[in-house]
Amino acid sequence: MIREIVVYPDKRLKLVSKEIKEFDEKLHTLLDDMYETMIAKNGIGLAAIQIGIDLQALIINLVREDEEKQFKEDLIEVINPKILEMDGETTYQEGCLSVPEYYDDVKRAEHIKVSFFDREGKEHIKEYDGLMAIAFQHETDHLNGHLFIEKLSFLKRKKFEKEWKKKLKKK
Ligand code: Y12
Ligand code: CO
Repeated sequence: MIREIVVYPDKRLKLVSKEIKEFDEKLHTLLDDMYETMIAKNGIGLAAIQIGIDLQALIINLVREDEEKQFKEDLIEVINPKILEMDGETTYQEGCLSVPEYYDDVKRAEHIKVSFFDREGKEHIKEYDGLMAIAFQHETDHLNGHLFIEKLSFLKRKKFEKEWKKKLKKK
């Protein structure tokens, strides 16, 4: 089922998501709904809180560089993630389905080592770099109640808030 996306400045986006304890049918339905919603909205990553569920679940499905489209076999489903190591620095122009039509440069670690569980409760330890490392950090920030716009400089954030208020008034 396609769910509604929670959009900034909705306060639910500030919630710290809870650890998932049961790897059951309800979790599988949540992950399936997240995937359907992300694809319907043209996203490449989504955290559960973006559909109003404050649980530590996120999904990432990057576009293949050579084929310029997403393949479900590349989908990663991430439960209760932990970032174990981060190093290097990279900048990427990020976007977020909860902050539609706004993109800006964000600095993040270039390389990360992470642990997480899959939908069956199996633990994985992985190392990521490139766009996957960026997406993983962006989505885990959601689980801690943070958005990429919080990483903008003071002046850029002020400009964003002014433009966002103007946009909301028009609606
Ligand atoms: C790198 C940086 C950030 C991420 C997090 C995942 N971000 C997204 O999936 C963003 C999706 C997005 C899609 C939009 O819709 C279209 O382009 C049609 C969009 O624009 C509008 O809403 C108009 C904004 C963001 C992963 C990797
Ligand atoms: Co986001």
